[in-house]
Amino acid sequence: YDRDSTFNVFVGKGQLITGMDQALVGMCVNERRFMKIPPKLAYGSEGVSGVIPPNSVLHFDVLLMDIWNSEDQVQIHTYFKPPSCPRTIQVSDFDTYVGIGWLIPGMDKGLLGMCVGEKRIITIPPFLAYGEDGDGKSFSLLEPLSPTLIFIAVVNSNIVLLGNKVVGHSFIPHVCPLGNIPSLAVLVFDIHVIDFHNPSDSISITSHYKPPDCSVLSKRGDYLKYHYDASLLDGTLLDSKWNLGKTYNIVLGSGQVVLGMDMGLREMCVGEKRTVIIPPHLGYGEAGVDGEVPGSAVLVFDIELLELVAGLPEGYMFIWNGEVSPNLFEEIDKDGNGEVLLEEFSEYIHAQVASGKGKLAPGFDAELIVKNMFTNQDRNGDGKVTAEEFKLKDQEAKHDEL
Ligand SMILES: [Ca+2]
Ligand SMILES: [Ca+2]
Repeated sequence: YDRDSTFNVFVGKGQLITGMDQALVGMCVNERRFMKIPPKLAYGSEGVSGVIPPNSVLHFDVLLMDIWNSEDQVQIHTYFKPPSCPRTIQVSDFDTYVGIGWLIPGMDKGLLGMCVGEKRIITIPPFLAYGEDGDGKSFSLLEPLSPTLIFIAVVNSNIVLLGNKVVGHSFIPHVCPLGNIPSLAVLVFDIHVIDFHNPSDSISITSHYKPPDCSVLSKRGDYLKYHYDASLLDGTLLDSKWNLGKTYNIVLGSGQVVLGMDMGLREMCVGEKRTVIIPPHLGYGEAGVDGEVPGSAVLVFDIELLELVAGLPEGYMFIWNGEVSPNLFEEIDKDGNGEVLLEEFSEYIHAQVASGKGKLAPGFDAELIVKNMFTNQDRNGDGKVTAEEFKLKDQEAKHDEL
């Protein structure tokens, strides 16, 4: 006690006086015993010169801190298993961390076969944990310390020494060191698996409802309005565009949402309801979004597509629905002075859109598109488009909008 250290020894191997070898048998962790050992089971009639007089009866006050046996294996106690357990943790899950030496060996073993939502107590003997060296720097479930811990998303993972002293716990997304791990410590992990994934995972789409007419399917360039709920795999709600009564509006394929979401919204019809599960490498990655999405989270989106405005062919921001007028320049140049100003140009394009003769790419700022189109025609940048400039543009690529 005075040295603030533990006495570590094997029982029954002749490392202790006979009386102590006998007195320790049957103790459990945290048990305290007062022991009185007669001389014939201690140091006998000789004693220890200068320390223990001959024929001494020895009194010990012993608190058992920790106990393990070299034959111990990882002990697993599952105290909660969800009713549905469609997928369990396998070697190479969590971005190849399980089973390849990123975790302490005991944790590698203890996590196998767990499913999302499952809770376990995993007790790991020291030679499958931090061994004789312990860990004096900082504590994490992973070796080495890495934010990718969250691949197992171990919320509520309390790490307790067998003597019940909490030395660390981890919550998404941080690992909070509370103390050091002593040499030869048995560790007790209280694990709750929130999610896990494998780097080879893609998104998963489950369609729950399709309207009777589901023939018009979303594609790149379409403008979509949808509702969503975002949650973690264990059901924790992160964000709801349903509750807010707002829609989320994007142009599909334009990079306005994470890749997994973009993939999850393709080939969907208006009125359809889907659940899309997105692994972190197609979502918000290891970093997550501060205060909103935990690091390395597998996300579940419940989506309803409310509106779809068909986009233009790839690369186009404006198209004609029918034939283009042969006297286009003269029509745009309303006052007939041989120059088209932005105002004339904008008025003309909007009139075409309003009458259904032309179409602007949906989901973008119409004024910005028109301005860009005008700037493209105004080759010398003097703020006017001449018949000559217009013709030049016209002779160039067919790709151009006008
Ligand atoms: Ca003019
Ligand atoms: Ca010009």
